[in-house]
This record gives sequence, structure tokens and C-alpha cells, in this order.
Amino acid sequence: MGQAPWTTEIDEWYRSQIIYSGSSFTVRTKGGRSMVNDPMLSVTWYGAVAYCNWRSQQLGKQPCYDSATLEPIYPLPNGVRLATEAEWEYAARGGLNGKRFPWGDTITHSHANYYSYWSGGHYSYDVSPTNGCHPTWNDGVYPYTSPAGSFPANGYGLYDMAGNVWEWCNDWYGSYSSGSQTNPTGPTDGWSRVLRGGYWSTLAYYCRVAYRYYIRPGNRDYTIGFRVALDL
Ligand SMILES: [Ca+2]
Ligand SMILES: [Ca+2]
Repeated sequence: MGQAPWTTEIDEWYRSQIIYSGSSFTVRTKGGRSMVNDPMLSVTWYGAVAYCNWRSQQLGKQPCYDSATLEPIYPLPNGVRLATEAEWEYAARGGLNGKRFPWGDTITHSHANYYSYWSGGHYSYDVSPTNGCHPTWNDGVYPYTSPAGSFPANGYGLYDMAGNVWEWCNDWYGSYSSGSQTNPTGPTDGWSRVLRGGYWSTLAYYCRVAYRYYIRPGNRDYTIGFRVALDL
């Protein structure tokens, strides 16, 4: 039996931007552009936290995840880890209070890498005159990610908190408690881990700083990446 016809397509779907030659790893080039400054993607939650532990080791910090199970260690040690969901949203807001996005209440393609609806579309706060995926980063070859720093930073100096790729958070996904909490670390157990921020082909609604998404931690997709946090 020959190679399944969908093998190439699946490979495309799961592309991480990293190529293994059998002896070494390199960052791939897409359409003549090196992806070295684009977000890494197609990584499971476990892959992301394994990276965090490796990075902690490089920096002489404590690992934040159990080396056998890769579950978070609580209280969270002072090492490299994924942001808690609360930390992520705090960081995304960039010091603004009650705004829909990291910069304000409306969104255009000058702010972020996302899918803009046609005017008169679903969301009145999506005011981009351009439509569909971002015209600069839509090169016809998935994924349409953009290099870090392609859009203005938010008030905390952070890039791409809205759009580009979904970002794994540390927490299990679950309902918020009714009472207020200080520095919550999420439910103690669950099925899915939190994703935040939307990606290059999500609508404005999903790029809002309050929008919560989730997926099984063993899943990977070329829309999902991660960003790390470190207590100083
Ligand atoms: Ca539009
Ligand atoms: Ca993002």
C-alpha cells in the first residue's frame, strides 16, 4: 500500500516551524522568509512545559513541572513556566482597565494578526477596512503567522497578546468561582488546559482579552503556541 494521499496535508497541518533532518534541527523557511522569529506552534501542552523545565535548567532555576508526570508543582516554584490564566489576562490588558483588547475597544489589521470580517459583519468593534486573514501575512501557505514584533506592543511591552497564535496557559480549564480570588492557579483537575488570545485566522471576538478557550493538553495544532513566564 502506498503513502496515504493526505500524508502531505497532515504534515502541513502539524508543522511546527522546526525541521528535523535526522541529525539536526533547523527552523524552516516559508516562501523565502525564515520563520525564526515567528511563534513555534503545533506543540502540545506537555511539549510546552517540557521546554519550560529545560529552560529553567539552563537558567539554574527550579523546574516548575514534575519530571515524570509533567504536572505543575504547587506552590509554583520560581522557574520558567506557562502563565496562569489570571496572569495571562493581566498581562494582556497591559495596564488598561475594562478594555476589549490590549490597546482599546476596537480592532484592525494594524493591531493584530487575525481574521477580519467584511464590514457589516458580526462584530461592530472589528473596524478593519481589510478583510479575511491579514493581508501582509497571508502568503497562501499555512500557517499565516507573523514574526514577533510585527505589531505595536501593549502597555506592558508585550506583543501578540491578541492574535497570531493561541497560547497555552498553565491552568486546567474550569468555571470561575463566584468569589474574588488572589493569584488563582485554576482548578485542581480537569480535561483541558486553557488557551488564550486567538490566532491568525480567528475572528475579532476570539481575540478579546477576556475570551477563554480550551483543548486537551495532548492535542496540537498549527494554530497553537505558547509563551513563557518567569517570576523575578
Ligand atoms: Ca474588515
Ligand atoms: Ca497570541
